[in-house]
Amino acid sequence: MSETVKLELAEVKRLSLEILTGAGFGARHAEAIANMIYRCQLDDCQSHGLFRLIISAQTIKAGKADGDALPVIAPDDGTAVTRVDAGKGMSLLSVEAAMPRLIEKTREHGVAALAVNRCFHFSALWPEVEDLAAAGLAAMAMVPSHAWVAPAGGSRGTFGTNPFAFAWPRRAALPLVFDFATSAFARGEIELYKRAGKPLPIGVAVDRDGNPTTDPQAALNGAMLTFGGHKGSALSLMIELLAGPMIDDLTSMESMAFSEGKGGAPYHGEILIAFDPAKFNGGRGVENDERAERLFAEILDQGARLPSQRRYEARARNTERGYVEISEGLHQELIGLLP
Ligand code: NDP
Ligand code: PYC
Repeated sequence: MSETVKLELAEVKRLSLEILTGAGFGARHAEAIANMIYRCQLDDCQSHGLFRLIISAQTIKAGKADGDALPVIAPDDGTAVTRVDAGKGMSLLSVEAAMPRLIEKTREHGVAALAVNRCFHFSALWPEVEDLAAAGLAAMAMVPSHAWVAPAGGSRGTFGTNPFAFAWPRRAALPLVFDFATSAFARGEIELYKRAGKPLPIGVAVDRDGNPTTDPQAALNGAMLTFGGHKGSALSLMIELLAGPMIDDLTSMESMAFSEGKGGAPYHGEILIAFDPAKFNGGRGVENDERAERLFAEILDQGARLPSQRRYEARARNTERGYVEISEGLHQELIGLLP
């Protein structure tokens, strides 16, 4: 077990802002990225918390991202679709800027979508769908990434790690949320295994020659695998299509080609889709919500847990004690990124 360091919550924010502004992000992007990193670290999402400051800094260094780009929301065309052009900035400021329009459009139409175009993207999706659920909406979010993942039956990186997130609003509890890569492991998770010197489980990746591997570096050099064989592969393909060609943006293969091996976060689009239950539930919101709660109770009654339960427990624990824990190695690396 590697040594860990305790970081006070205010220090998580301060360290993030200092590294991000030092790397070249303008104040608004730095704030949006630091907020996302804070939320992930508070929930003990190690693969997409403070660890992601490294790739954020690399993204500016690679020379293709604009650390000051301001989101441009397309004029309202009266439909349920909102588009926002990130202008080669990180995605988060654009999502933040367009979220009020997405909520308003969802309440108006019952279903609405937000397409974010031309963004660099490094982050977890759950905070975005959790925010939509906090506004009383059910929501989904999807993004491609880089072509690291082989389709079922194939051996070459074609799909991204393509996360899919879903949130369901609850009256008397925090929203039910899940958010997972459609690859067996997120790339960030493999990177953490490599740093910790731990072997991967079998079924996560194949090496350059297409042989199963448990070596994280061989996995990073070879091809990752989808979860659930052909089922995860089909979901990953769907995400490529909905968050790529459908919204006039890049697939994971195209994003990888765009990066020219220079490193940093993938560059592509993102789609969020939101539903207003009040427009679907026939005026029986309370009864239908109770039915959803009975489903959750049945899951818990069997000793199983709900997705997001671990995160919410971590959030409560870390908020109460006022600090988070990260590995000593990561802490040293972050100190090295300070200007
Ligand atoms: P995990 O495997 O850690 O978790 C997947 C989901 O399943 C979580 O919602 C988790 O809830 C839930 N879960 C886990 N175990 C159980 C269980 N036993 N019972 C019920 N639910 C469970 O996710 P990944 O490693 O695949 O992804 C981590 C993050 O990486 C995601 O937030 C994702 O958005 C991000 N990512 C981002 C990418 C990008 O391109 N931007 C690409 C790939 C991943 P809980 O959180 O409570 O444990
Ligand atoms: O962990 O797979 C990943 C990932 C890709 C882009 C951001 N995170």
